[in-house]
Amino acid sequence: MRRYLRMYLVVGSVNCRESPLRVVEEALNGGATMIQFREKGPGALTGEAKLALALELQAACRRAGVPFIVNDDVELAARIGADGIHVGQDDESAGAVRARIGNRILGVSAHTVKEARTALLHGADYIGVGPIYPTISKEDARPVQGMRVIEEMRSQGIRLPIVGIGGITAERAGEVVRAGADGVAVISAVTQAENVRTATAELLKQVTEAAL
Ligand code: TZP
Ligand code: MG
Repeated sequence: MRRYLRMYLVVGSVNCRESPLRVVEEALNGGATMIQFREKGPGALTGEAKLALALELQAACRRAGVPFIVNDDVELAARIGADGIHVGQDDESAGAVRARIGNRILGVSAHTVKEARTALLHGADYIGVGPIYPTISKEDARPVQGMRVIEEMRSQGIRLPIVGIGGITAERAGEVVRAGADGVAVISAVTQAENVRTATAELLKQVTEAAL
């Protein structure tokens, strides 16, 4: 699991300046280790259009041999046979999702040591922790946490795989990993980059070097 978290791209059509398929393909070429389809926010696709895009992105991930995770939408994940699902604290309970998805990957957002412990009890495979830095990509983001929450989780004995999220750039990726994360999850650092492939490769390099 930990290696999939190194350079985890979270992406939806709303985040992309060009076609989402092209963004995902270029990120995969740059070494993205996992992809999350998060189709949210103003103008997000729904229904058949959302399903069609999910299938397109999933196919690209399959070609690259990279896990494809669906945010929130357990129905969609089940329908397309996604590799996993990611849920937040305000979504369907992680325990209920685990019961529905069998041994597929289950990611849970956690903001405190307590939420991390509960996620573990509910069978999470990894937790997403953040926002580490201010983000422009999530309207209802919680207050910025900084890296202390990751350090605190590790010092309190949380050994679950952790991915940091929120405002992470290549310059900041190393310190997130040194704080105890296994990798970084990003939206804008990759989707808004001039060159998606090289931006992804640079983030992966920073994470890998910090993990040595
Ligand atoms: N959850 C916490 S912050 C965030 C999500 C989905 C958005 C991360 O996007 P960016 O552009 O990498 O800050
Ligand atoms: Mg959610």
